Amino acid sequence: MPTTRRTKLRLVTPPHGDPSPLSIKGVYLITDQLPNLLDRVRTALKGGITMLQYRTKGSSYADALAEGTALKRLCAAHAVSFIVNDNLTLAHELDADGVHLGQEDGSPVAARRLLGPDKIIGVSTHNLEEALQAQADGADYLGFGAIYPTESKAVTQIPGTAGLAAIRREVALPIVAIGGISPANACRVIEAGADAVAVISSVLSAPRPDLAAAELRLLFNRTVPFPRGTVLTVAGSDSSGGAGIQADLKTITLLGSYGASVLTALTAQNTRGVQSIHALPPSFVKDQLNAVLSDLPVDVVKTGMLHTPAIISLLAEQLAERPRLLPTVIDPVMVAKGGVPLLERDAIAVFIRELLPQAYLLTPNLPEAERLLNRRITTPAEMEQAARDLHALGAANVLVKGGHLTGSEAHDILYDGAAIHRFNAERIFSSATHGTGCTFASAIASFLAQGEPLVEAVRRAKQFITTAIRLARPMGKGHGPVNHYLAAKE
Ligand code: 3NM
Repeated sequence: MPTTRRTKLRLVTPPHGDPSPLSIKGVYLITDQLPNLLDRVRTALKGGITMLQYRTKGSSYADALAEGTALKRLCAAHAVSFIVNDNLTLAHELDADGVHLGQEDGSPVAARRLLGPDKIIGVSTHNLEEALQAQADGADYLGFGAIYPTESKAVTQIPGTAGLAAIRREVALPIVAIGGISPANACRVIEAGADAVAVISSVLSAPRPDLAAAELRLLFNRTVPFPRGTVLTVAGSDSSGGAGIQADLKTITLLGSYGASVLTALTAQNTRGVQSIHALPPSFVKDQLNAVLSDLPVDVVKTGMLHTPAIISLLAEQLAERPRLLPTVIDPVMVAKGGVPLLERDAIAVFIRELLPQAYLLTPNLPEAERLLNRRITTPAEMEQAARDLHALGAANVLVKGGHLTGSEAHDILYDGAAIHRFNAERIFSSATHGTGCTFASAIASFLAQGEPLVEAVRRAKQFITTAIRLARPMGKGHGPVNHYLAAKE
């Protein structure tokens, strides 16, 4: 099977004289002996994997040949490099894209002789001496670890991120860091100089391998130049500029990401309320989505006012059909500040059935959470239960915003399927609250697109919206806009 190695994978010129540089970046997935391995790998590939290493521990050669053939086919369909661990004979027979050798698995020189100049050869290393030797022997990349303790393999050396940073200074080869790496700690590994992170359990044993892979992949954006990361907002236009698409694009741009937009409806609106709404035909929403998604490297989608059941269905369908999962921050906008409905009545059932299960993060305020769950929510304990119940409806993460409660603090609750996280900020008594939901969700989407893990993205976005409300200047005769500009400067 042809692979895309030539176009995807070159960064430096390896010593064996191959002229095209090998670039290894992102998520390097390693298989383990797990039930339903093929299904798990298929799901993980949807999240955005760069390389797959087939680790055949314990299986017979015949089984490994059959399983390897199936995995190689999956990888080819996703333009992902397929590497065989340890077993040079198997790598050769499968015509894999390369082989990964441990320190006990023979010399890279012999592997190069057998596999030829075009195949990728990686070597596991644990210290500078091994790394320099692998480089001298013509390896294309280094595995380096263990970074953290791991239950997936008995490791004797844990050089950690300090060891990784030291190796980074001394070798030119791409470094694939390994051992105990997860979306929660990968930022430190990337900042210590890893080009890629190799993982088993944090992706393959995750409840959603696609989401875990996508979370890891996004973290690599934290080192790219500004504008950093691309956010697509799908929402309505607010002619007064305080909410909707306008608030989204101001937020995304001022926080340092690139913003693209797909409009769902136009509103004639000012700080006092919505005067009229001009719905856009779903077919035109589809045209806009296709135009953007077929061209721009969108990292995160943020949705706001979707207005009609037809647009909700269309968006849900378009997101589901994409070959790669697009993390989506869904702000379930229902009613404008002045009370005008922004979502048609019969749209809520469609929203719950079709779009909510595709949310990476759902960000309802209390009235929205109440309508989604059809019950009153009046206390922090009820907010917590609401977040759990909305997660049970299919949203991977749920942020229930407590801005509509009373009290001296604005209290938000995030449930990520495993733990509750609380975000508190001073409550600012202000009428300048036009566009707060749009701004908050767009700020979270921007920080995610810039490679912040979810909890940190929410924490920074909360700080941003709180500052933007505090620094609002009087504007208009109703609920004025927040101060995006000064909040970003702070
Ligand atoms: N090699 P997980 S650590 C296969 O240090 C392997 O060389 C290591 O699995 C090394 O992502 C490791 O579940 C296990 O920690 C990685």
